[in-house]
Amino acid sequence: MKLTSRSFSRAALASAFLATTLGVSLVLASSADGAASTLGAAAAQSGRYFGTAVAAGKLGDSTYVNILNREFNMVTAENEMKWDATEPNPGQFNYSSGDRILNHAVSNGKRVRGHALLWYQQEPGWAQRMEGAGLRQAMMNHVTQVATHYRGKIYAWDVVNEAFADGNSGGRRDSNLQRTGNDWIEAAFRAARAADPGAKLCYNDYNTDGINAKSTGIYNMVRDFKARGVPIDCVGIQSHLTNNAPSDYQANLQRFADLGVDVQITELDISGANQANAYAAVTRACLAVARCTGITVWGIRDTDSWRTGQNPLLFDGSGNKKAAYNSVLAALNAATPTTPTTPTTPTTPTTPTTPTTPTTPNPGGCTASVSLNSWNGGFVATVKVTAGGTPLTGWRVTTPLPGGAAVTSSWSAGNSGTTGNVSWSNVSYNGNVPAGQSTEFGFQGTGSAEGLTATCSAS
Ligand code: G2I
Repeated sequence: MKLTSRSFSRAALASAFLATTLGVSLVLASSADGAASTLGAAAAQSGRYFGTAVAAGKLGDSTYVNILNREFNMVTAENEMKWDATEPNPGQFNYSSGDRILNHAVSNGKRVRGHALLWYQQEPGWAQRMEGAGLRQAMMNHVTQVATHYRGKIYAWDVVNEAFADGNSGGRRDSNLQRTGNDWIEAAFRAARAADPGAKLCYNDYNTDGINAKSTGIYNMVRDFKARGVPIDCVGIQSHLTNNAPSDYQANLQRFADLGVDVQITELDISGANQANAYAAVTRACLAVARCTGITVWGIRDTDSWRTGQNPLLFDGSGNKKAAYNSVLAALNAATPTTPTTPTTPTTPTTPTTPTTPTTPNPGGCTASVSLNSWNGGFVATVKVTAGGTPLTGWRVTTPLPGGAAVTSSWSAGNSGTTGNVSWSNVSYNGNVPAGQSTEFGFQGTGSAEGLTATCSAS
């Protein structure tokens, strides 16, 4: 049978989709000499991805979409999965634009980086006006809800974005998020892992391209997280560059990789006269680091860039390939790249150990109520814990499961046991509940939990 170009592209798309589903990378575009002719296919030769930031509002622009579909195999929502977009009012979620981008990516065989669960910028106005325990609860709820909505669909989440200060301090940036307590970053990573155990969880920042005080502050945090078992899988080096990457760019990627995390170049754009060389140098640096798993540029055409007038991207305003494009493609094709190490399946969160010291009972106590969403053979239980007349500093809930029911996953609480008299205790970020206020945790299970009750005690 003679394949028309349309039926070929449909067949190619179908097999690309199948290959993606199976986790196999497929090189669709390659020339007679074996060199790949698109960024995504060239990166896939070494098991890496090449991605771009995408704006939902441009998905009707055919020049934009043609380049997107042809060149890239990873997509980041430029703004649509941020807090102000996804939770415009407290507890009221809107995923319409984020879903448009995700659906476009998935239906074209591309994967998605999630960006970003918590960032001090682009907080919705209501969160900007919050502080302290109330904000902490809102932050964790946000992480849980958004990561749950996209569960199983995201390759890697930027769980926390830009939390470190510029300059020489090497410390955290002040923000209302930071003022909720220094442990906010690890609390966010734990909540994200519980909500989507399959996504890689990244810390993402800028001005971290070389070895400097800021990147070293982050390096120390990642080392500490790895030592204490805080679930972190990757570090995003944004790479908004001018003229050149720093000379120790590759060494910086490597030192993070040596901590046992993946590194990803997450928002690459480069202005200046040396653009094509600098793009090639960044590409070669990633290829030389086994755990550098991919590169994302922050937009498609120069006119799509947030850096107005600086022309820092790979395509000009008309969608033509620039010299920088050719140098990246050549670098991807030229290298004998180090194959990235097989991605490790993120470990499921460990059950917090039960405290051995006797706890002082809180006279104010607490109550718990369950709301159950059941289907034939399974259920999701959401448990609301409400403090009595005095604030809680910790809580414990028991949920006697009927015979045949078993917990398979949970979020925002640690459990002891998965069948029968399962007991739950708060995690680090939701033990403090002001008098009369509530926090929620949840779990998923198999079997029937019809009639489930929950009993709360302060700890
Ligand atoms: O600032 C560059 C990037 C730095 N790292 C984190 C990224 O998330 C960040 O992306 C940019 C987007 O490219 C811009 O498109 O983040 C900006 C917000 O800080 C985005 O700009 C905003 C404008 O400030 C808003 O006025 C506009 O409503 O984009 C919004 C949506 O178009």
